[in-house]
Amino acid sequence: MTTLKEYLDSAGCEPMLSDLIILIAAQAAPIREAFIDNQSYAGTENTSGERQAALDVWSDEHLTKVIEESGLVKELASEEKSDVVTFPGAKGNYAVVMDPLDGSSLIQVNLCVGTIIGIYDNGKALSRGDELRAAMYMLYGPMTVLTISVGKGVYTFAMDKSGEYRMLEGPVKMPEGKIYGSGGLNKDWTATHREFIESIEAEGGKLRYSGSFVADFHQILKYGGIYCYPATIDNEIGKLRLVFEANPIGFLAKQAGGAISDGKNNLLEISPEKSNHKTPIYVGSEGLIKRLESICGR
Ligand code: AHM
Ligand code: MG
Repeated sequence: MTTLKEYLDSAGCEPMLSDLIILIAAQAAPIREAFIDNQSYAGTENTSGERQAALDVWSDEHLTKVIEESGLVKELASEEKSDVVTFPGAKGNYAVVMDPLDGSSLIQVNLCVGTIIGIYDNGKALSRGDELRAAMYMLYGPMTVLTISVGKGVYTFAMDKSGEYRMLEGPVKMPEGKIYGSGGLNKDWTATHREFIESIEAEGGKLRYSGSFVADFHQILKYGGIYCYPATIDNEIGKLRLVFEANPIGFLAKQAGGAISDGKNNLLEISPEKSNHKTPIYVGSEGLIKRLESICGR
């Protein structure tokens, strides 16, 4: 089976990018190891005012150290940091954006969570999603799975017991499908969001929502459908973040033939105003995103 390194070489990645991707992907092993000693909450809050799990903090510190020591990265933006961090001595011109542990509320119940990563080659962490050079996530499920795009389609890999990633599937094409999930309390949904969800339910849509964006997206990548964290009547900016969550996942969705939107705009075309810029998110099959935008645009 094709290894991650063999795939990156065949996809024409420059050696420094390939090294950075392989280095970050390899951190899935120590992060997985750290679950057992980091099951509690840390007693602190992140910049979005959310409780930090001990594993959020551990993964953030671990990845930051590895990324800084690589000497390849000039800027780093993380969901767990208030500002972009700069590494002035770096020889490479990459910028990394990351959600070190997405789906943190599921750590203590042993459900699937993951690490989301975006890589820019312009040295600027606060860039548009369509400027990403590469995006990937590592999923800590029954297998450790890496889903990656370097702008040439989407490929999935599983880590074997020696720590080598071996290709599972690719190029992955997201089908039109009927799986849907939505964050936000039902009582707070807007009329347009409700109309959209009801249109999917009327066609026999199946509800799948776990509390882990990255895991829910992985299912939609395979079967088709839509993940939503909408604007609600009491919160028009939604919960999730453009830089670390929407953009890397949106890049992967687009590369698989899907799309990402806030209901009106392609999120990949929005310039982030700040590191923890929040946005409503709809990501999934292209036909459902078109339907959503036609409902919201009326
Ligand atoms: P996190 O990055 O701190 O884990 O927060 C993001 C998570 C998403 O993974 C998930 O889809 C959403 O928050 C769940 O929120 P809610 O519990 O409000 O449905
Ligand atoms: Mg997250």
